[in-house]
Amino acid sequence: ALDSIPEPRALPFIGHTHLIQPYKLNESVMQIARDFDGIFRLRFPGTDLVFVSNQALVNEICDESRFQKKIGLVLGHLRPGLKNGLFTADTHEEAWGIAHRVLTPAFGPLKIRDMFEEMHEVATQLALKWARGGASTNINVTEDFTRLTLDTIALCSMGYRFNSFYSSEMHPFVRAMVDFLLEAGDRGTRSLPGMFYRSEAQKFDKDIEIMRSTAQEVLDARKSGQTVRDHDLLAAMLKGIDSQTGQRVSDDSIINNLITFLVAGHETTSGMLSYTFYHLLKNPETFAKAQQEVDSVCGKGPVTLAHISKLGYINGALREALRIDSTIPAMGLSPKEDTTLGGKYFVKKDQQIIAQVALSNRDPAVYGEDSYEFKPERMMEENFNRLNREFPNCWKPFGNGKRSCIGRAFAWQEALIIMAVLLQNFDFTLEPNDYVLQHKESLTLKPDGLKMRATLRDNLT
Ligand code: MNH
Repeated sequence: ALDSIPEPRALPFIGHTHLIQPYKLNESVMQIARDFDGIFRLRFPGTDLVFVSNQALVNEICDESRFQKKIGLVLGHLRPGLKNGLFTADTHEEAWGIAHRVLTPAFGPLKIRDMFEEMHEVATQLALKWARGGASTNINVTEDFTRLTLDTIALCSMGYRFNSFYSSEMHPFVRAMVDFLLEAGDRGTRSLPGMFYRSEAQKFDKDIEIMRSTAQEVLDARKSGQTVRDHDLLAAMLKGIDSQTGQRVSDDSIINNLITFLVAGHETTSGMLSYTFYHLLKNPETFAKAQQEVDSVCGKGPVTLAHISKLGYINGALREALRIDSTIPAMGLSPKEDTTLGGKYFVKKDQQIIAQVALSNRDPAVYGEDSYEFKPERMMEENFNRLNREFPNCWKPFGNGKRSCIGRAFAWQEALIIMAVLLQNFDFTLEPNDYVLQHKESLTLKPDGLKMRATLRDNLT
């Protein structure tokens, strides 16, 4: 006989709505999960969601023959801006298939290496800013990492310079995108019907228009030969012919994906870098190891591409930070047919299932009782491979299968470069030293109010 999926006590009409705190969807879910054994259901007016939160069940729903990505409530609010760009398309949409096949090689390790110089240049801009600020300036860690990741993805994807380190004003595209993301996020937690938010809706449409027309201008300038670049993602989309359909990426799809790269490619990486610094500074012995690694691999000269692949400990530290604090804490899926989960829970075809990877990534059954502690060694190559063999899908911060993150190698190279540049040149302190970690939720998670100070090391002349 089949069991019914357990759930907290529900109220009439509103179901479990009262258990979700405004702007704290993830935190609320994480709290509710404590009372359950890896699976539970939450009901809201109009929808109900099944959550899975341990490695065994997340592993089960990573089976792509039975489950597929579902554009649910959260991603659905992005769809008016990103349309059928890679992130917010359904897998069966033709535009997803074409863009996926054309862009997969463009995001491959070889092509990403060609972006080293431009990534390094932006990293240097950040280091200069912190050096000039001096040892007594409080650094808003996440804000500066967001400048870094935005400028990097805009430059490497379409040759566009936001110059975020050289102006206090946000670039108009960035302002529009930030407001678009805020509104999309708010829509997920509102209780009144949409007609109560007319002016917000107008502003939302206007912000989308600003993003699209900016992307259109970049595309036009490239097509007319006004700008010439051959090594970025825009060039790859213009050149590429899909092997399966013989089709090119349409102009509309190019624009959707340029905007998608900017949206998907900045907050997540910025959050990862912020959490990595938080954990390294809370655990000074790990910071010392990371800095020693940079010193012995890179010495005092410029950080090069060859150095980056030798930073095994820092590689582990980034993975470990992303494991403990997954900047995309959940992914939405649904069964392709009626099925059972865990051998005993019935779920209908198309039922929205949320894989709470922020929890399965810390499953004590995989990582032990110290699963919440920051230990980069367990994520270094050999240990990491052994864990993944023994517990498949135990580390899922980049999503699953063919819908997993296409920008992973990009983000990783970018992160290793900035870690090397910063640790080579600075020592750091948390500000204040007893800062207590709080998370700020938007579409992604970031540490809230994380500040630190950077002191130039004496080796720099
Ligand atoms: Mn990224 C999909 C996490 C960096 C572009 N990314 C995903 C998914 C996760 C994710 C999780 C799957 C979401 C889902 O199942 O609904 N991404 C990350 C993390 C980082 C990251 C944790 C950094 C750290 N991502 C980047 C960067 C880019 C990017 C950088 C662009 C350069 N990501 C994407 C795109 C997709 C995606 C595009 C959608 C891929 C697809 O479904 O075809």
